[in-house]
Amino acid sequence: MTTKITYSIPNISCGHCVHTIQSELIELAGIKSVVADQNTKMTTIEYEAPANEEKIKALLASIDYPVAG
Ligand SMILES: [Cu+2]
Repeated sequence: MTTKITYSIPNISCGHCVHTIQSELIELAGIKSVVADQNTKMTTIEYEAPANEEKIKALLASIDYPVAG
């Protein structure tokens, strides 16, 4: 089962941020796709087990792109 989720990540400010988020997240087991947008600061992720929201949010926080809220 694939889950699709969209997060607001306020620290996204340029194409480098987009690249960093996409390249780091795709390395996490279970991540199927990552699309980050520097204009909306939204990132849409498709994932399945063993990935989960807790792991995704922890990874994003560890690279200084914490999820809003
Ligand atoms: Cu940037």
